[in-house]
Amino acid sequence: VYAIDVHLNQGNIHLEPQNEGPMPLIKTGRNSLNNTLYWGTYKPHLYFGMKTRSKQPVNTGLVWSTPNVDNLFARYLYRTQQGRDGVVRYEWKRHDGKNFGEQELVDRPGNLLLTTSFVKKGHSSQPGGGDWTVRLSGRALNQSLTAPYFSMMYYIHDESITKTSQNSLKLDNLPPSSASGLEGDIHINGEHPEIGKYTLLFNDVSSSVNPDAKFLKNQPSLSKWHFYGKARFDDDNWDMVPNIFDETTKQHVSSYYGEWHEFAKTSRSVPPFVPTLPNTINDQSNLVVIQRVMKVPFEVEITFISHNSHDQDDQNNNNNNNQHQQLSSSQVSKVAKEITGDEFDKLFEKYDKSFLERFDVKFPLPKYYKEGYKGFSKMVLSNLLGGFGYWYGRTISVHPDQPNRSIRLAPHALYSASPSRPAFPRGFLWDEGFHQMVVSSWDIELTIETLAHWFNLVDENGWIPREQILGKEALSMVPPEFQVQSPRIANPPTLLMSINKLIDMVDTFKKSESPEKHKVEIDLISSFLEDAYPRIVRFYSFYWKTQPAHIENAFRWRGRKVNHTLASGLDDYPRANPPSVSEVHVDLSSWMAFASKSLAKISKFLGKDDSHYLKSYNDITKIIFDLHWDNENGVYQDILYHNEKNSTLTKTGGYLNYFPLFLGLEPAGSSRMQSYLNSLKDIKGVWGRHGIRSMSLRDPLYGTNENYWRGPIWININYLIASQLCKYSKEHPQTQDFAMIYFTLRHNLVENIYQVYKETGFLWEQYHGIEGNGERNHPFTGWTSLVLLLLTEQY
Ligand code: 6A9
Repeated sequence: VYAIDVHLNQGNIHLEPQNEGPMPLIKTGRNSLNNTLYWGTYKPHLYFGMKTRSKQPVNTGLVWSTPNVDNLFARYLYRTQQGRDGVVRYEWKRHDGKNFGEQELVDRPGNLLLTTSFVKKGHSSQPGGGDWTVRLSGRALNQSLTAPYFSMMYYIHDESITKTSQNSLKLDNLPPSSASGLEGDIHINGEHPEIGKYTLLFNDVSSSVNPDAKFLKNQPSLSKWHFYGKARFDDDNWDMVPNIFDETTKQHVSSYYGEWHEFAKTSRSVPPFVPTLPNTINDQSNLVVIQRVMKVPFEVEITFISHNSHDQDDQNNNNNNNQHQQLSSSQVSKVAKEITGDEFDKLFEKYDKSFLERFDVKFPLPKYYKEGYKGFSKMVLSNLLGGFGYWYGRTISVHPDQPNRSIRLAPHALYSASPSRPAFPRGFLWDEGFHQMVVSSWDIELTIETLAHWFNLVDENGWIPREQILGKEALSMVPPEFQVQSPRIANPPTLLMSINKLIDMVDTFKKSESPEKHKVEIDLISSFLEDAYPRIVRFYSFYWKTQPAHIENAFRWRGRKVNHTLASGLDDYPRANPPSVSEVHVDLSSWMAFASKSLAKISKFLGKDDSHYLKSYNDITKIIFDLHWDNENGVYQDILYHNEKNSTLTKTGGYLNYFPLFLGLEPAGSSRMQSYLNSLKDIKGVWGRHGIRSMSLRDPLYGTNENYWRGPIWININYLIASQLCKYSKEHPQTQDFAMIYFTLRHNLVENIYQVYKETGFLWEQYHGIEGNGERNHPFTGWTSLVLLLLTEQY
């Protein structure tokens, strides 16, 4: 198999970089987005954290346990999972991608309903991203069970502090003897090259949330703050959190076991000992954790103040180089009041109001949907936006000439959405094109910022690694066999879909009553495309260079294995067996026809020559129509092309058959269309009650092997089918099948995804081909969020 792979991968690929002209980086951070987006929930795999978009970020995040209801204090929660830790539900109720968010988590064994909300302030105008406050509030899930204590640990880890740097994190007003903890407000001060001086502030909570007297009798220090500061510069330990617990807390916890045993001898109740941090801080600390044990109902606020955002005294000081701004501790407390308590509420309400108003404009639900759908829709958008991350690091790549060696590429930054917070919290190339279809309906600034980052990943050959595993933290979540990307392996060019959509938006703006109202958007899109064009062209040329088939104007995925074509995105969907260099893949050829049409559209939009791309479109589609059509089944197939007189179809029943349809290549009035549509609505074929399934029930391989793309319903593909049928139905109202299939398919998808959400609380990676139940990873708010565009019929 390996020999075949190597052979197949080599094919007739030439990877010497060709001199195709300069390819400057695309500008990121247009419209002050570097400020607006500086802080965010950019580690989607965490239950909650705030991090900066920097090479050496400031990270802050939550770790909690519920010691009095959880035996042995063993659960420290911070990393999203899929139920194994007892957090049976978690979702963003609101998240606008820029200003604020509110997330709800259900920790069932902890009997805790936890809400994590945040607001940002002053961020659009401030380099360094202004200020923010996080509010954590909790109550008992079930009032009749033991009310939980919430042992909150909130950390700050500043990666700009290195072994040689002078600065470190400092706790303000540290009394000489703090062994039993601290009282009042807590201030942690630091300094970061992009922010200047800053303070992370914990608001005093003692009046409301301390454990009760009985509890405090055993452990009086629980009514105080506990802390732990550490200098941790070991590059290999990217994940500070287990680190804290492994090295310190666990030792500390074990020191309780003696007392625990003593206690257990005399009492039958759960031992009321809570492990607390050791109240020590290192001079060189780049990591500080603050702990507080609170009884429900509690509310605690943690505020980040960027000193530069606040002019100390004064107007006459405005030529002051902001790097030197420093507030006194009482000034910090004062400005913190402007973003905590009632002021937090006011700010939250303001953002929430504009979120809701904007939502109704951007995603207007048809009237016949009941209230539940509205909440559902907002949840969908919020979780897509709450799944954005920011990564920095080097892709591990196969050495271009020595397939057995790997190299690390130059470091890159990526700002992107991600498919699934617990399972795939990183960027995936073809997923992102789908994500941005939804995001662009919400906020084109976010889409342009994301696309700018993705196209900046394009290398000399036009290659973008399919999976973006940037930085040690991301790498640690991927098994070694999946870590290495190959410069010969492609993935569908869906990013072009979202670019087409931006161009369509400009057309709509220009045709609207008052185009001048949209000047900012039109300019933004135009200048971005102007900038991105050389990289888009290079990206397109990559497929021509590296994925040609044995026949001109046709294509073959590289990197095939017997049962896998990961490049195609349809991983285990069956192909020719054994793999062969004679294959011509109908999905890739269809993507390339689509890409050619897209390049023509972009070129035309920018006033450049599009004829070359239009010709390619015609050449590629001609081959698809002539050689890939399976007359017996009325669908398209892969082929094995031996020579002009001899090519054979590789027959399967499933998604592969429909690429020319759902990429809009098949002319609506073609002689093939009727049999094509008949096959699509065959209830023993791919047509299921809950969506189009990836393989036909008639195919002997249905449901076999991994059954990943061999039966289940995938929402990205269903979105493509629905959107194309909708377009066809408008252009050809006389063909009733278009409208009928569109209408029914859309209904089936929306109802099922909604019902499964009601039942399980999640969007899922895929849905069962017959029963419709959610399957595999969840929450999966990547391309399954396309349900929002189905609901609002935006194609
Ligand atoms: C495995 C396992 C903790 C598979 O949504 C991302 C991709 C899609 O692009 C692709 O079409 N998913 C689909 O077939 C998930 C891919 C995950 C691969 C990495 C590492 C780590 O488990």
